[in-house]
Amino acid sequence: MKLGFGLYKHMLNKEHYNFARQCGATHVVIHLVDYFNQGVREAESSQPLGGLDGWGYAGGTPDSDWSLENLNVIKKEINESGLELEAIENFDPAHWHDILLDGPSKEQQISKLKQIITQVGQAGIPTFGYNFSLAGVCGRITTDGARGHAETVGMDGLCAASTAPIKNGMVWNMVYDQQAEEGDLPKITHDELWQRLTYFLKELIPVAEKAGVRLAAHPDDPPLSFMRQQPRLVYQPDMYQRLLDIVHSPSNSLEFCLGTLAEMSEGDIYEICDRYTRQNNVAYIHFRNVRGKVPHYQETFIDEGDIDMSKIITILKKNKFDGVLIPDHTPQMSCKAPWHAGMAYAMGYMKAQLKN
Ligand SMILES: [Mn+2]
Repeated sequence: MKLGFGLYKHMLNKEHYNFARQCGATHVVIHLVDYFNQGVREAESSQPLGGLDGWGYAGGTPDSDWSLENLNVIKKEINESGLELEAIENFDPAHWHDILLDGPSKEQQISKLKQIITQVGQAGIPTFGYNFSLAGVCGRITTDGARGHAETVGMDGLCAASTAPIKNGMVWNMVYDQQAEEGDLPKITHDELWQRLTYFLKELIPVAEKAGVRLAAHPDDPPLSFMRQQPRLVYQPDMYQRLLDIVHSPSNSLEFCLGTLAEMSEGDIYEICDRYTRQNNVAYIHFRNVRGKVPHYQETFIDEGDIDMSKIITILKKNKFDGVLIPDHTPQMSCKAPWHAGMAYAMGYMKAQLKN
């Protein structure tokens, strides 16, 4: 098993590569999507809540940043800092809004995703994480409920940010069309959403296989059957199996988020972890902890939630899991660098766990 670190787009620089290395990481998972383009930048190093107007405008990352040339440059800088580039996390809604929404540009956009995945393979990046979701991460509140009154996120029942409809021109917490007609996204069924995913996987998995890339699915966070009046895809542990059964391939894999899985109302987190790692479906792991289940839960420090993380490590070792673990996110610690302190704390804990 390998210790990794997740870095957002504005953190792709020497300072943060060194910080990751100092925390003991050997691998990094990076984001290229500029989630807060023209939005509120203060949320950048904290966790965005996903208000009704979204985080920012899609497409803020220029296409040239997704080019093979630029991927090679980023990888080289990361390698020069003593790290390996394990994965890119998330497509830009600008590149796939009509795949999520079954819109008129669907075929053009799937070609674009095929090109991106091919280039990711050419750059020698083994994994691409995605979250096939209309509402995205939303409906959460901030509290001081982690240990020592640390600021954290969670749900305390449903609120407007979880039940209000999604406006036209928006998907996945971002605005992709500023000129969209007034009104809300039409309502669809769970089956329609699964049909959209089926199209995406059947088109993209063969390309990913050829490119030597594993596509890795994140579950819905928070895992409820509907959010913002739209159905969600993977909100119970068994739904991961339904996704895997659409196309059987090593390239159809999971971005296994322990926190989100533990928030689900069904299932036993240890059995779930055992099952999917035994089947070799897990590309990499979001190694974080929570207390409670939807719609009443909160994210916690890694050693204070409901999950016994050392028990998870024992299961991963038993199944010879050889992938990357990243902390995903943590509560903010009370100091001048709340994000850095929270991440460093989780990393130290994880490094010690991996040594045992
Ligand atoms: Mn996650």
